[in-house]
Amino acid sequence: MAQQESEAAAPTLGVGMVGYAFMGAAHSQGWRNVSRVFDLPVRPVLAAIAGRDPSAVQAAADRHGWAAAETDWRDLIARDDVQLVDICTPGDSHAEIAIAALAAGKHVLCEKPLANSVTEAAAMAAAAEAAAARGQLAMVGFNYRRVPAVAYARQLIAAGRLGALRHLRFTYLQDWLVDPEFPLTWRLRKEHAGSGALGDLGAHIVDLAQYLAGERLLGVSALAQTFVTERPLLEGASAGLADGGPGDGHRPRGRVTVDDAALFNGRLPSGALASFEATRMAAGRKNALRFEINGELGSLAFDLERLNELSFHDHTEPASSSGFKRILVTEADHPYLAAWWPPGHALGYEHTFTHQARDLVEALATGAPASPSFADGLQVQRVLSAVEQSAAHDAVYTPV
Ligand code: SOE
Repeated sequence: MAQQESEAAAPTLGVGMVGYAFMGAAHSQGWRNVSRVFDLPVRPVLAAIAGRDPSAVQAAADRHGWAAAETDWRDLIARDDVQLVDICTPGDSHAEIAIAALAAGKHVLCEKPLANSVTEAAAMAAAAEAAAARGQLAMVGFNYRRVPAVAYARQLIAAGRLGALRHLRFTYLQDWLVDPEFPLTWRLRKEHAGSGALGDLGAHIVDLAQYLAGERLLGVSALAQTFVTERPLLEGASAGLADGGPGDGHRPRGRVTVDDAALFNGRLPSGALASFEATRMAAGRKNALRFEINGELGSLAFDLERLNELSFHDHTEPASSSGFKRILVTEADHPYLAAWWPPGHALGYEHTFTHQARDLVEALATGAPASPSFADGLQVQRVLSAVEQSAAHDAVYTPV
């Protein structure tokens, strides 16, 4: 952290971001707003952003409020005014950038999934562990932990309100790949994305299930499917989800090399059973990350498309009057919310990135370990890899 005199008196943290598409825009918003909403011991400053295309990265810098633009991430890492590197690129570059940034003495925030393989993720976790001994922090961007209703669900479970957990049921459903003419963006190519719905969406729900339960999956059994195996090749670079526009049916096609959907089950050390479904082919579902957790004393249910609400059933109440009740998670004593608006004035998707920036800065200032750490990201990567191995065997028993 640079001890600089500023109008806000707090010391500053120079942030450098690599990547400026969807996630870059979302993270930029978090960094820009965080010290305006939360009282922080350290004030993040948007020092520089990096991307390969000079005019596009300059436009992103201007739009999102970054003081400078670089066309090589190595130059970004080398800057004296950058103390933290935020990696918002496709998964194939995470390991190289993160390891270089940690070696250069920078703190790192890296988008999920941590990497495209267990080998890469393990190298990143080892670099993070060595860097932690030098006082550096490395965090993975599992932003849905920072939805107030999700953080509140964690508090309820940790306080024992559900008792022993029995079932964890997680789905993450989107529909932006239903159209077979949707182009072959980087998210559909294994060499760039590592996997499909599994790494993109499954990584979030694996992390959330383990975070909420406070324990890690012992093993999984899985099925995966690619429904549309060829898609129109992109014209030009791919940035957002739909860049390149739909094909016209005549564009040359390329092979989709990742899953469209993944389905898996697992067991937790406590004996609880967990089920997961990740797909980008669920027509009508835009961003439906949903969970229901059933315990011996009660249940919780959540839907990201209604993210200010948490449903809670307290099974210790008389059966005649018990049932799921809808808690509007907008009270000042709910996680993160004291800093925001009066009760009932709801938050959205973007605020998870402000909360992520806040938690990271707090950890830096207090010396608390990063959470989720690169070690946590590695463990999620191991689960994703186990899912892929199980799905490759397609071990489905035929009814006889
Ligand atoms: C696209 O499926 C995507 O942007 C994911 O990559 C994000 O991680 C998720 O939060 C929203 O959907």
